[in-house]
Amino acid sequence: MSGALRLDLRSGMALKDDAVRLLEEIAAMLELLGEDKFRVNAHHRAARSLEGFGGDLESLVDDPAKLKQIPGIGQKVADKIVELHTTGRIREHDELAARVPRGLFDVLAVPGLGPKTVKAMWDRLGVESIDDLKRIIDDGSILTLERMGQRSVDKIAASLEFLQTSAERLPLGLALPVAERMVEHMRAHKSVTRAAYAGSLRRGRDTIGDIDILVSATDAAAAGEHFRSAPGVVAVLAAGESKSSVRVALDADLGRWGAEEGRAVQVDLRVVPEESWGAALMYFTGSKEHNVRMRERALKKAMTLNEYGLFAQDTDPEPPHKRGIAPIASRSEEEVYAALDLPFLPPEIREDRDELNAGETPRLVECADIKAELHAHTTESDGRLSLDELVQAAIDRGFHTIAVTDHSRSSAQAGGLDVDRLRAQREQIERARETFQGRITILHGCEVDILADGALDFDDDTLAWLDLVVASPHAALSQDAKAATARLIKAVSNPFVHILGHPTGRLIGRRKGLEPAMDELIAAAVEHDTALEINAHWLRLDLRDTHVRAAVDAGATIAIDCDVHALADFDNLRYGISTARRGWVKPEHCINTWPAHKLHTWLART
Ligand code: DGT
Ligand code: CA
Ligand code: CA
Ligand code: ZN
Repeated sequence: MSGALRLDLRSGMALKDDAVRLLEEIAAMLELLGEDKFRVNAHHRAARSLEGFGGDLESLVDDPAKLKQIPGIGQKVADKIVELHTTGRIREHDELAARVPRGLFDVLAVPGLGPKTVKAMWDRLGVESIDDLKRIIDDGSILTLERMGQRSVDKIAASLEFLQTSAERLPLGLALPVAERMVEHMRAHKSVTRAAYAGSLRRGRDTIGDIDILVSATDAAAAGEHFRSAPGVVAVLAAGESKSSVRVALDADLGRWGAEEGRAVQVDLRVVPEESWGAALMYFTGSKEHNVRMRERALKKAMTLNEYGLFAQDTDPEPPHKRGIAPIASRSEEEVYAALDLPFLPPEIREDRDELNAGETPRLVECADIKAELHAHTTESDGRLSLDELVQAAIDRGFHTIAVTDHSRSSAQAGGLDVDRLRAQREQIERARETFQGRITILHGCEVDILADGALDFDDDTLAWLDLVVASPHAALSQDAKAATARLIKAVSNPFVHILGHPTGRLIGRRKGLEPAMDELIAAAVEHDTALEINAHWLRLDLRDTHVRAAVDAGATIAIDCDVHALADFDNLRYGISTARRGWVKPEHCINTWPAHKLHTWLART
């Protein structure tokens, strides 16, 4: 990954995180190489102790004597931390890494596999990668290892599968642009009369298994051919009359987060008859669970529903569309819902979460409703936009309010501001207010770190002096659920906090983040009238959809923010909106949609 995002994510505890990881790796490599147990344990212990260390490592590193006061850190490890800080690496780590195949770390990361077992696999069976591990499972040679029975092997196989399926699901923000380009490509073909994406993507899920494209065409074969020769197609997996599957490489532009480079996504095409477009779109949008409920409902009304339409039920085993029977409804989704006495249900809520009882089409929040960005960084911390550029960008989007919320001091890697710099920033804000007078309201806020124990990075006087406070967790994101719950409840209970930013700190497909007791956190947020953020970055989407729904049901207030670090981040809004809609957020639930006076009154309540 590169750029602003990395800085944001690394903020604060980067040295500690790096040190913990490298020390753990040294311990693992020593063990894999069969080195002295004492050295292995010393590194393990140091890593674990460092992980739990709540202080500011950066400030200790100039004085190794102080480092050694952290329990479990001896002279040698202290030297390594200093070496890491000054040179960015640990020589011993480099030397060991030259002797241990990198792929063994992937093997070690499989839940249930410890260094001892992995060492045996490496020594006896030549395992150096996940592929090798699969091989020894498939050919049964894994069973020749000591203490390795069929039950353990089954467990390892299950873990492997979980890792791979969760890694293979693509973040929404990488899949959607591919799908949009594919739809454009299909529309450009002369025989195509309709084209749309369906599936989980249309439902706005945070991750996508594969992309489903639906078209109707006067010449299905030609449309399929056109699909399979789309730009970016790297493999054709299936080529049928009305059904094709390909793999499409992710655009290098999208791969600006380096790790995504070289990835591809499966895209399925279905060519459907124009007259059954609505029924087909509904069917292939899913979810499967929603479809099941819809079919049940049809059956209760003596009808059958399939991808060709809604038909009157009869006893003929041959499907009705094959017998030339005209459907009751099929042309549009609206028609099909109406024929089943249902209002149109937006794709985002078709998840069998009681949507069939909605009564009417819920008026869910839309991009156009958003009138304020309340979480944005400037060059003062880790943003790329100057204050004036940020304000202009917000004006260009038609917003009535922009909040400047640079990081606080604990996010040292992100250039977090201490109290003095924060106070000095007010002058800049005042100048910008003059420059942009009458065009937008500029709020002076801050994204204040929630420390591991729930304390905030600034005292109450400082927080009270600000127009808006976003409190967010950035470090200690692997603490246990109980500690996380207490930590976040403490933050939302602070009367000066307006918004809890990216509440769990999860990174989709990369980091689980905090797992607080959501009902308790939501209850505290409601009690203290603190808004819960849906961070719109497609790697975050935090809160996630199910938690948003729980929050809305409990009467919580929601903020949808782009956490702007660069101009393009404003465009992530649609991902945040998808997540909000999946949580049944209506405009009135979301402070970013409120008229200026209502929002400003709410912010000024303390
Ligand atoms: P994904 O791709 O894993 O993110 O999730 P979806 O929902 O896109 O699932 P996918 O691609 O397997 O299928 C697309 C839609 O097609 C799905 O949402 C509902 C429909 N569909 C596919 N297979 C079945 C099925 O066996 N039964 C029913 N009722 N619907 C299906
Ligand atoms: Ca799909
Ligand atoms: Ca599919
Ligand atoms: Zn931020």
